[in-house]
Amino acid sequence: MAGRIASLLAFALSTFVATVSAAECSTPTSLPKFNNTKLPNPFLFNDGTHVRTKEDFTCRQKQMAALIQGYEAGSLPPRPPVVEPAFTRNGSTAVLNITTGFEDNKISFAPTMTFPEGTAPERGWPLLIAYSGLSIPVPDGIATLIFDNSAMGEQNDQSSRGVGLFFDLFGSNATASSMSAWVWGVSRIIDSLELTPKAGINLDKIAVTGCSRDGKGALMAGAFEPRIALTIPQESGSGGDTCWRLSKFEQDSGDVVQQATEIVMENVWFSVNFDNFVNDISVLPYDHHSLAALVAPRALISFENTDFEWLSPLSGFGCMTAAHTVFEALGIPDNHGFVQAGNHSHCDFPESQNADLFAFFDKFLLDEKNATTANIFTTNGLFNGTVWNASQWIDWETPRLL
Ligand code: MCU
Repeated sequence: MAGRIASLLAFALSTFVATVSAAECSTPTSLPKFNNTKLPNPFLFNDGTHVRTKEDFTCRQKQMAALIQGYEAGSLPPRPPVVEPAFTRNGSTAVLNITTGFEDNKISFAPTMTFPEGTAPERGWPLLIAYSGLSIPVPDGIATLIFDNSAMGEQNDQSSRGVGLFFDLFGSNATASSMSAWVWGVSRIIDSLELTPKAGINLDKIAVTGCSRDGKGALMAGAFEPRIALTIPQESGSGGDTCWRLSKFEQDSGDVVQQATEIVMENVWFSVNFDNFVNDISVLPYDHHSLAALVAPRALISFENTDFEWLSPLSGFGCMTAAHTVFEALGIPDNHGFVQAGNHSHCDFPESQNADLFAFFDKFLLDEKNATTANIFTTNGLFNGTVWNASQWIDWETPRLL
């Protein structure tokens, strides 16, 4: 009875609370007057009004996605007219040869796939897309696909700007960063799998992973490609599951971490436009908790390593703590995990983290009924003496979105 009254009440409330219709959702790519030294509130629209419902939040996500592209990722082109896959399987391995682009300008790339033994489930195999190679263990029953992201958008150093297959198609002056080029490539892989039923992939059960620079990229893919069910960035550090503001704070506190001013000098993971903001990051109307918030309500678990100061350990923990409020507000805290430990080399996945990782695979890719991902949010707290104080950075109450 109480439950019925509560749901009637929720229904009544939701009919009175004004929601934002698709037509009203304005998505500018910049907010010139914005300035906030704290993490921007993900539950405020660009005009400062409150996000109250889940429907509001989908508009808010569109706003954050547009801002992230505007300030740091460059623009992500839509699906082009040509997507032509050719799938060749040989035993447990296969090649998915993808030709894509425009009638007069096409590129081709050919990810390799590995299939589990045995008969495929009725709806096909779940799939893990791994940037450049696998650096996490994969449970039985999941197919894997290796995506050569660096061929799609090079990432050697500054000279990689505008170089790679994506830029052969869209021009070396395209605003997209290498990470956006990779997202675009992942989307074409998924288009191709949709067009290739004989590949036998369950399109509702696709995960993405990558480590370090490729971990930054995996988070971007999960944020911008809604067909990804599970996102697993590994030791992504700055520019990944850390926040620009928090990394700067760590650096100002005396730690040697990577921050925005350095990252834009090192590589082409961000658009040229981002150079204009790295010295004054409080003008960014988002931070990377907002990037992680784009993954919701889909699942996200990120792994970090406190042995490497450069990865900005406080920033990773603080940033994902802020992102977690979004999953809480949507009533799905178990869809977001964070595991931060030490005592292992960079990108060397310690066995002690298998249970947490496998819980996410079990629940979100393998549909195991008994799988639970509750309370997988842990850190060893080794932040090189710098202190995380949530109220210094997070000035919002987490709403319960209707
Ligand atoms: C953690 O990712 C990067 C880092 O941002 C770079 O500064 C460093 O040079 O390379 C890391 C990486 O990708 O290592 C494989």
